[in-house]
This record gives sequence, structure tokens and C-alpha cells, in this order.
Amino acid sequence: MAPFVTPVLSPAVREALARKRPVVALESSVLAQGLPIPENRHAAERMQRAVQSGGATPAIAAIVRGRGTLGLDGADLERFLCREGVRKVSSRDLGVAIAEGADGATTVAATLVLARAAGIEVFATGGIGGVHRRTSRDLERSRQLRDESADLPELARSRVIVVCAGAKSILDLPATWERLETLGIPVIGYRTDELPGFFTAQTGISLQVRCDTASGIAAIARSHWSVGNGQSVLVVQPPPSDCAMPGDEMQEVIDAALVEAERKGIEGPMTTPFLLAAVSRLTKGQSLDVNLALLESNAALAAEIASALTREIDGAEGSQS
Ligand code: PSU
Ligand code: MN
Repeated sequence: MAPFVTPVLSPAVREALARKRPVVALESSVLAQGLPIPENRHAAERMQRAVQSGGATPAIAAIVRGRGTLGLDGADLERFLCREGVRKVSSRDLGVAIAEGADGATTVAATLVLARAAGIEVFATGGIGGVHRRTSRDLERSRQLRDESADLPELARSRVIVVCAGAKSILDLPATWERLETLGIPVIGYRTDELPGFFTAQTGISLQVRCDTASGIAAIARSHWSVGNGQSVLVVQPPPSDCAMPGDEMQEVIDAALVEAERKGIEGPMTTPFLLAAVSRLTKGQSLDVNLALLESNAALAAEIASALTREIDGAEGSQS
């Protein structure tokens, strides 16, 4: 078997990890595929600043010219923000991108693989991928077939706390919710009792666990892993209330985007980026404001949780000595 190669770390990330200081992983697919130019740059700046303000070190994950990297910055980050020749990389694409020496923007799934390899325990993103809605093409081919993100199985094997705003209603939310349960992935509502739907706080899906403090979330994650569980702990936070969109308005837009995707025969990895772009066009950019605001607030919460986790370790070490 080929030797295990750990990701390349930026000096800041390397130092923080060596000193056991809080680090928050960030994905790059949202920058290179999920958001348009120039909002992708604003997102990178706002997320990294929010992590730093929370006392943690941001670590953007990516495949940089074939090397798994945590702490994408400088000229490399610029290339990703200009999006030229940067492919979308999910977990199964990692090996191909590395072998080909390519630039690859990592999805939640691929970011989890890199975070795991580097020992990073907290990750902030916008929305996770999930079970897509069944299209009429799916029905034509087979009753069983439908698109399902690799984010879900990867969440099921990564001991990482993932902070997000739920999943977008471009997905089949009830099916996604059920799959999270099947996979044994705890979902904790941060200051909410309802699963958020990314642009909106309301989806009508009731959560079973709510926790209003970062230290409480850190404690739940430690307990979850203490019995030998290997799944992520998913923390869901509603979008900031001053810019969240009404659920019914969003539904119309999403339905229109789905019709357009079907008509154009969009499928596979192009589906998520296509739907995101269509939603932003149909809301005349309003969805982008929410998107940036929630990315920032998720990054801030992740930094708080990462700090609480390191305090727990400090506390445990302190009590042993
Ligand atoms: N959801 C969003 N914005 C995004 C994505 C999802 O609101 O940018 C991206 C993430 O990188 C996620 C990926 O991991 O899309 C899921 O893609 P797929 O469904 O092809 O697995
Ligand atoms: Mn897919």
C-alpha cells in the first residue's frame, strides 16, 4: 500500500496544532464553485476573520497542485478565488486530483478527509450536501436511484464537529434528516429547536437535541466519541435573523431552480453548483447576502467550540497533574 501522506500545513496551522491551540477547518468548494466572484472572496475574508476573532486559527482545505493542504493562502488562494482550472473534489476525487497534480476545491466530504488526517476537530461550512430530491429522470431509470452526497458517509466516519446552517431545501430534507439518524450522526440545534434550511430558519423538522453554549456542544462531542463512536457531531445554527429569508418565498425559487436543472439535464457533481447559481440568480442576489452572513456566523461559532474543546483538554491535563 502507498504510504499515508499527511496534508501540507501552513505555518500558522502547523504551529497552532503543535501547541494544541484551537483550529477551524474551512472548505474551498464553497469558494471555487458555490459562490460567484467577488462574493467568494468576501466569504473567505469574513470566515477567516470570524475564526480569528474567536481566538482560533482558520485552515482552508484544498488540493494545491496535487498536494492535500490545510491553510490555503497567498497566491494559491488567489488561484482558487479566480476559479480557473480548479475542479470540485469530493472524497472519491481526492486520489485522482493528487495523482494528476491538479488544483481541487474540497467539498465537505473531502475537507473532512483532510481535517481527519491532520487531527483538526472542528469544521465550519454553510450547508452540508445530502439526499437530493428524486427527479423524473431518476424515476425513469429506477425507483431506487437518486443522487446522494458523499458528505453523508464521510460525516459518518470523521470525528469532527461540523457547524452548518442545516441543508438547503434544494435537497430532500426529510430524507436527509432520516439518513443522518441511520448513520448515527448526532444533530444539535444551537439556540434552535428546528432544523434550519440554510436560507431560512424554518423547515418544519423538529430537532431532538438543543444546546445553547459552545462548551455544552464540546462536552457532547467528547461524550459521543468517548464510547468509541466515530461519527461527526453536526451542529446546526439558523441563518442570522436580520437577513434570513421567509421559508415559503424560498420554496418557490427552489422549485423553479429544480425545474430548470431538469430541463437542462444537469446531473452528478454539477447539480449542487448549478442549483446554487440558479437560486442566487432568481433571488437577484438576495440569497448571497444570507449565504455570506451565515458562513460568517458559523465560522464564529466553530471558533468558540474549538476554543471550548481545547479548554477541556487543558482542564483534563490540569486535573491529572
Ligand atoms: N451547500 C451549500 N453550498 C455549497 C455546497 C453545498 O449550501 O457550496 C457544496 C459543499 O462543498 C458541499 C457540496 O460539500 O456542495 C456537496 O456537493 P455534492 O452534492 O455534489 O456532494
Ligand atoms: Mn452528487
